[in-house]
Amino acid sequence: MWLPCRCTTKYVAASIRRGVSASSLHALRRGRSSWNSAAFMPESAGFEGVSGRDALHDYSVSHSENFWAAVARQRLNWIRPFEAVQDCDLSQGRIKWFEGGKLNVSVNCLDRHVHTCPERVALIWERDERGSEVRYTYRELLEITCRLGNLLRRHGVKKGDCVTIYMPTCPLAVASMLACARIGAAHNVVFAGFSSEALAERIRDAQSSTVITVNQGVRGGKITELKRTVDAAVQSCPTVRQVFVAMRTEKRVEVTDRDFALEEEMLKEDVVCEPAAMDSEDVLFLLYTSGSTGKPKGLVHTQAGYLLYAALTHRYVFGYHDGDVFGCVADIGWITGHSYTVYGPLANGGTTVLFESTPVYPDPGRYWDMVERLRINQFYGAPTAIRLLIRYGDQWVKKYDRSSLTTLGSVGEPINTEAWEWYNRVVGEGRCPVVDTWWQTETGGICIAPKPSEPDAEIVPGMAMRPFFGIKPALMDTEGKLLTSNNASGALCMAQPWPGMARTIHNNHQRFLETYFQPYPGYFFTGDGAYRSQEGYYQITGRLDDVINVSGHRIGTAEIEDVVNQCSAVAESAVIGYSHSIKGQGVYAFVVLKKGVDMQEADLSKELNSMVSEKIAKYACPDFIQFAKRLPKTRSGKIMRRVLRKVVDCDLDSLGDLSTLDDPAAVQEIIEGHEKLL
Ligand code: 6R9
Repeated sequence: MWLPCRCTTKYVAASIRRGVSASSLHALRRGRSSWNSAAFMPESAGFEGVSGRDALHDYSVSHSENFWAAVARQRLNWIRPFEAVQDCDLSQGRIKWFEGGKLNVSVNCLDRHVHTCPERVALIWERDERGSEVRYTYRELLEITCRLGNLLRRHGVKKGDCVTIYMPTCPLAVASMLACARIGAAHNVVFAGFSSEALAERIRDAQSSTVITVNQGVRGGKITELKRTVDAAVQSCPTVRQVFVAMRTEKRVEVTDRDFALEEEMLKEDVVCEPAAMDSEDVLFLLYTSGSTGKPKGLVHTQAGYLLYAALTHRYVFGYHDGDVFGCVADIGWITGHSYTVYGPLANGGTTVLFESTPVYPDPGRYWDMVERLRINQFYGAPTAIRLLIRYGDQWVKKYDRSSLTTLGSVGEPINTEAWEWYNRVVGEGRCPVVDTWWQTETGGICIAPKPSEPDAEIVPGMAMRPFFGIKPALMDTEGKLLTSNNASGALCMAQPWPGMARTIHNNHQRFLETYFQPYPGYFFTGDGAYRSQEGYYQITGRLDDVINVSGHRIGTAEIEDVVNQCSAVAESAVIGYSHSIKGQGVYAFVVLKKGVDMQEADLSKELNSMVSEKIAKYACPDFIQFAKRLPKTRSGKIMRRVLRKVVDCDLDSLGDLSTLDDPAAVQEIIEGHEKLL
């Protein structure tokens, strides 16, 4: 794979020339005290009469246009300035920001930093093989991005096309995303853990003609045959004309007429690539995510608003400063990787870590060894990994020097108090704020988090707490009425648009409107429930729909049911999430077999598991499969999932109203079957 020369020493030399050492940076940071100073948030300098965090937040929602215009002018480089700040109407699902403006996202992430600090490290690739990290400067990353951009152009990829990227987290994946942005193509990154069928579905929906992949993936010491998966996927994707294959390992793979060796082709290209002038509202990327119905949806994010929001949240939620090393361990196949491994940090001229491995490879000290070696300042990870690591004991953390850390972030699912306390006390030695960040693929960036706040403001364990600038949450009761008081729980909505929000679902604007804007007219509905405390802080209480969260991976139960129901022995099924001590939620499937099926349950379970793993991904496989004669249903034929959930949670005292059940005896059978399985 493309390896530039190591540039650690150059980087150190550059920092010394700038007169900034790591310790002086920390001292500077400690010295910074109050939000009153426009020096803390330079973008706010022109806002009259604003002092303190809460006042700035109030201003950002009450003078939303002024706020976002000022921030957009100062944080982004424009080819042509925007004419209108926004043209949004949530009741119509219309969201447009910074129209009339032209810019290029890759220029904002690369060129402008190359002008000021070409030898600053942009990426540190923490390869699966411990201790073999590779650094890429901004100059080098711009070079490979340009070569890739030229290559894609030479192969006919045009503005408006969509390129599918099926790669693990690595520099060429980042360069591929930026190369698309450079030439005006949209990217569609598909998590490299997805099966060939899941990949094919996403390629087809995105109508990609081009796929970029690697020969093999390497993760946790194991090899995955990613090129082979692409080969299988493109069989059913008539739009695909070409596949570019990077070499992550030495292993040669079978090639067809459509395949091109990525690195070899890149060598033929020039290192200068003219950036396309993009409209603010042109598509930057699609990212597929799960909803409550079977088909994953390709959420669409656009150029200026998304980039601005990712950059601003990265800067202020994590307290990121020039010279810091930002370590987000999420895979680039998820929105967290998009916003906080790639776009936010690079827009801010930061140094970002690309983590290719797992938290327990080669041992459970991996994260903290990496923190010590790379001198990571902000670490951003998922509760599921924290819960896993707690089990191995504190010694794996304490072995390593974590003095570089200043902020610890959590994302993807609720963080339980035990995990929060451990993260705070053991990992952060009680001196790093823990920021529990709530957001979604749909929101583009963090919407609710304890920071930014005044330096000594409280942080409540397990609470996302404070809406970010420009974010105005609202809670709705079961009748759809706005809850105005504190100490209330309801459906979490957003009352105002913000630049980072998704604009549509690719090929299905109607579904976009129905899912997010029609449930509570005039509001964006998140699908989550939340509690607002007496003090006005938010705590996320979980999904209100049939989406579950397994190890931080979002998956619709209907997607899993679709696959299970494809088995010829299965008559019907119901999949639900249950509480799991490490994964957050596990998958529990109830399966009713067709009459006359004569197969061992163990064999069937095996078959169903392999179907789910082949058609979706391993993480979606049921932890439990309970075979049942029938499922509890209402008289109108709806499966009563609420009852199934209670049975699986062993909460039989609150099964609730069973009067609408068609045949109450079905519940008793389900309870007995569940007891047998445990
Ligand atoms: C960023 C990301 C979004 C769903 C979201 C919610 C859950 C994310 C959370 C959280 C509680 C947090 N979620 N962060 N729940 N506390 N801090 O994860 O995006 O993959 O689209 O998932 O994840 O249920 O609606 P995505």
